[in-house]
Amino acid sequence: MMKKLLLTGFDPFAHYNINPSWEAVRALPDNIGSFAVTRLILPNIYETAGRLLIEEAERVKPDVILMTGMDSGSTRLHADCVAVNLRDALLEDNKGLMPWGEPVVPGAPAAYFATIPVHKLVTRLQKAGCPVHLGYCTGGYVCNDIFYMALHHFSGTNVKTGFVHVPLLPQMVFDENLALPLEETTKILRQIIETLSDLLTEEENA
Ligand code: PCA
Repeated sequence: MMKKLLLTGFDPFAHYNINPSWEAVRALPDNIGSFAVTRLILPNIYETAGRLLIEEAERVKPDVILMTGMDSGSTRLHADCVAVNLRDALLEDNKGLMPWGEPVVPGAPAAYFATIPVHKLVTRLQKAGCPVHLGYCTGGYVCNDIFYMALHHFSGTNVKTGFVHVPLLPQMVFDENLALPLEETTKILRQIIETLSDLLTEEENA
């Protein structure tokens, strides 16, 4: 049976004029595995991005929400397993906000785990030779913000929520060894989504 996937990427921020997360999302087809894909680009702004994501999710009613963002500190794709209730900016967001030591949602739990089967996903991808790793920390910036807001909002529902961080593109770095070409990132992101589709279908039929 077809499922709905809401797939998001971010607009550029800081001194960059491109964000590989949105470029990869944009390059993917409309149907992947059992998913019909709805795409959404989000602004790198605390609170606003999460609010726009939740509004679109309420409209689309997806089975799965997969968010993506870029991580300048890695040459690999990471499937993140946890979001924390913390806003800690090391640089301004696209509105000039720079929160420090503030909660995403006051009084809410300290953290939420991803609700897609992230451990099974990484194990299966690695067995297939696909270089995807588990991410244990999404930081305190806007990626963590939307991940936490989505997990909090859809907590206790059937909506499965996950986050994938992607590396920078070669043209964004001085040393090309610290980046991954867009074709590679897009191919691996597609494999992640196909494998997720397989895992969810298997879970349904179990
Ligand atoms: N990466 C940032 C926010 C937007 C993006 O692409 C992050 O990792 O928080």
